[in-house]
Amino acid sequence: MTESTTRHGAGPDRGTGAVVVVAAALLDRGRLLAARRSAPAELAGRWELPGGKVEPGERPEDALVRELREELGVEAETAERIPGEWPLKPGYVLRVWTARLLSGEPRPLEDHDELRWLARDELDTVDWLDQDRPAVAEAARRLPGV
Ligand code: 523
Repeated sequence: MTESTTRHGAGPDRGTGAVVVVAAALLDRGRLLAARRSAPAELAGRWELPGGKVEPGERPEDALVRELREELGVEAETAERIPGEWPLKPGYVLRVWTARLLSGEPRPLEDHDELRWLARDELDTVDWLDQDRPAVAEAARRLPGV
């Protein structure tokens, strides 16, 4: 463990040293928000749950609220952690929360070039990043049924 993780306790996860990437299953009016990445080249065009890296000293839930504000221009609140943790590139792990919109309509301000609100029976109409699929499946269970 580095000195900085000892002092701040966030950024790299205390237990594993991995950088935590947080993402939101943003649920509104019975639909889930999907965001199409515009970068980097190897991920561009694939769809994800919006989010980003937790900064040193930041609570994961606060990081997620910040990322949704920066990337989508909305105010949101986290609701429930979706159980589990999914490996990304080496040294990075993904954790996901459901979230609710408090104000604003999401716009692709940063990192995305398209957004779509998907109902439960539309979730497989976009090409999700592989690592996001388990959390998307879990979030689907919170949407009105088919
Ligand atoms: N993922 C990922 N799924 C997912 C997110 C939000 C991120 O697989 N739902 C991956 C993509 C990147 C890494 O996590 O490899 C970091 O995500 P990124 O680039 O969205 O994080 P930022 O916005 O914090 O990154 P910077 O633009 O570099 O600050």
